Amino acid sequence: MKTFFNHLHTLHQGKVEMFRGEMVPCFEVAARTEHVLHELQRRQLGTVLQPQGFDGAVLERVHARRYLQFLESAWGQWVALDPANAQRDAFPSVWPIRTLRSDVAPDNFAARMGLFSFDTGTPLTAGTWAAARSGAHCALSAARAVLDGDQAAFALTRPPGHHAGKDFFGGYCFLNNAALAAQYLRDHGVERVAVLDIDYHHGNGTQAIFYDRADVLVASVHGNPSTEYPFYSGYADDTGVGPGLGYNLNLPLNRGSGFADWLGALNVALERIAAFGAQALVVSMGMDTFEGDPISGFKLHSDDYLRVGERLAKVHLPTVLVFEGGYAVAEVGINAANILQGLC
Ligand code: SP5
Ligand code: ZN
Repeated sequence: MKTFFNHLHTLHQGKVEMFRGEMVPCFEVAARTEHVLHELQRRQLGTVLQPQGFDGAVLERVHARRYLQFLESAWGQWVALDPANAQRDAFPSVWPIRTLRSDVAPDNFAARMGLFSFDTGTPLTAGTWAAARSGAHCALSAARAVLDGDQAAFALTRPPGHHAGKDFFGGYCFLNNAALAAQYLRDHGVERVAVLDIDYHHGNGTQAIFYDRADVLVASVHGNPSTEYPFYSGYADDTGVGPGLGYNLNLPLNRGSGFADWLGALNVALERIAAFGAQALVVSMGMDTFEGDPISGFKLHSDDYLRVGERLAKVHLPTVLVFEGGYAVAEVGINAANILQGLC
């Protein structure tokens, strides 16, 4: 299996994120993808490639132009406020919540940060745009490989993507790599695409991007948002809207759930994907369902990920896998490689 590795991922290295009123070291660190890469190479699980280049317009198939322009220029604006900002990650501090206007884009930088984001956990750094864009190209390259006949391809990238919406960042995510891959498949002749999201956290960005559409089914197994991030999305009654009604399936599980319950939910998701008649599958491959994950609450063991890969193989669909969360840094390589090995 081809792995498209984001060789620019180290350009994005947040220092801190806000947690309970304190700035704490980031969980989403560069070592995560390095561990996965190392484990794939150790097991000789396929070829590691750099992403192809893509025209800028391909990002606009999912993201708003004004949001992309903001991301590209944000670091320069942040440092222009104060040269000392070059040493600090940029964070939002004010948001256009209900009754405030989100249709205008103020000139003020802090106001724009808030307009285009939804949490204080997602530092924007000097290299964020370059890293995120290269990561999107990894996902698009994996989609291209599948269109060209590969049974599966893996985008090994960070920052992750599934919390990013059409015009907002959050949850460590800036560009929605899985959504870009799914849209790319649609734009190149695949009529029905399914996105399966198995990250611990609900992929609110992916859900929102495809919420009113019947051509891309989004199915997700994740922590119950009543207690788990991102809290405001991922409920069982988020089922889609307009023509998309019935084409969004959320399978929330309570914190503390183990593999038996999780696999039961995965089977429900895959049955829905089969009934939909998907012609290709995009997997948001979060590894934060692991029992040792420092910010999550499921109890999957390393061996369980072999079974996950074997189950995905039985779907018999061309599959693009996109790396998402997973913060147990020492084990994330083993766990991710187990899925790919099970799939092969
Ligand atoms: C892609 C992805 O997995 N994003 C997850 C974003 C989660 N952000 C909120 C993190 C809350 C941190 N809680 C720390 C608990 C420490 N005991
Ligand atoms: Zn996650």
